Amino acid sequence: MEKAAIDALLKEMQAPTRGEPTPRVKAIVDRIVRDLFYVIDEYDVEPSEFWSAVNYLTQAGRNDEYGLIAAGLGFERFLDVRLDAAEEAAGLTGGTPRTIEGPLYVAGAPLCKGEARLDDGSEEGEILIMHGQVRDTDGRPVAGAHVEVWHANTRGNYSFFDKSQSPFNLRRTIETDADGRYRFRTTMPSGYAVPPEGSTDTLLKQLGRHGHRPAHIHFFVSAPGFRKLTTQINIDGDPYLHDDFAFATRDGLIPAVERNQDPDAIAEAGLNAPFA
Ligand code: MBD
Ligand code: FE
Repeated sequence: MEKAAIDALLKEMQAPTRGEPTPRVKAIVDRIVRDLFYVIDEYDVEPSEFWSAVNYLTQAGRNDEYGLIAAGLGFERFLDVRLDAAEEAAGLTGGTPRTIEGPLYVAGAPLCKGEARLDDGSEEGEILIMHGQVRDTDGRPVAGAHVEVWHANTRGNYSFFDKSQSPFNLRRTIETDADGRYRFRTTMPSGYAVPPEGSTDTLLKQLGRHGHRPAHIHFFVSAPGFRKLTTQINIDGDPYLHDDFAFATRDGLIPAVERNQDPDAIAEAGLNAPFA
């Protein structure tokens, strides 16, 4: 069809009306519908293909996989790129890079002061100890900041989404001490993979892609008067480190991992209590 004919049809379909539209919603929906009309036309989409797409979306919703699909198609990464660009333009540079939140955060994790143990002790795994300091962009420590941490277990699964784990396993909020410092002990996570044969997996396969992420740990860092940072670290050496289906690996977010066989080092680091 001629684009002009499609546009004329869309114009006809502006009526009938009822009341005042919400301008932003209307503008965006009109644009999406127009672009999809063009796609249907250009690719000669058959009615059966169209309805199979509708059914796919229905099932993806039932499976709670829209967040995963958004990550996999690069939408989350794109939103970050735009935030980075806006901050750059406003002269707000420096600090730890942001990267995507992902769809697996759960609010309400236990609040701990200064330090925490994240794992509930139910899994054998490599013990991981991480510590750091929250600083403002001038390098001054921020006391009382909230460092929210969440990550997967050794099988790459997250508590709440994986019902076999205890609630808030591998999820804590740590309040930085007077020097802006935090530290935690946990179990080394494995990389995440989208649910096999699920909606995201089905789509990615048809795109010739996999649904793996490297092992990683998520963070929100917030404090009154500061912008909130959403970020992650990736575990160096993971085969998917630079082949992440969600495009979240960034320079500056791959800290060196120091392997230590000495049990005294763990004892010295403290954090041996089952629940800190
Ligand atoms: C994850 O664990 C994740 O962090 C993202 C971004 C997408 C899917 C699973
Ligand atoms: Fe994740």
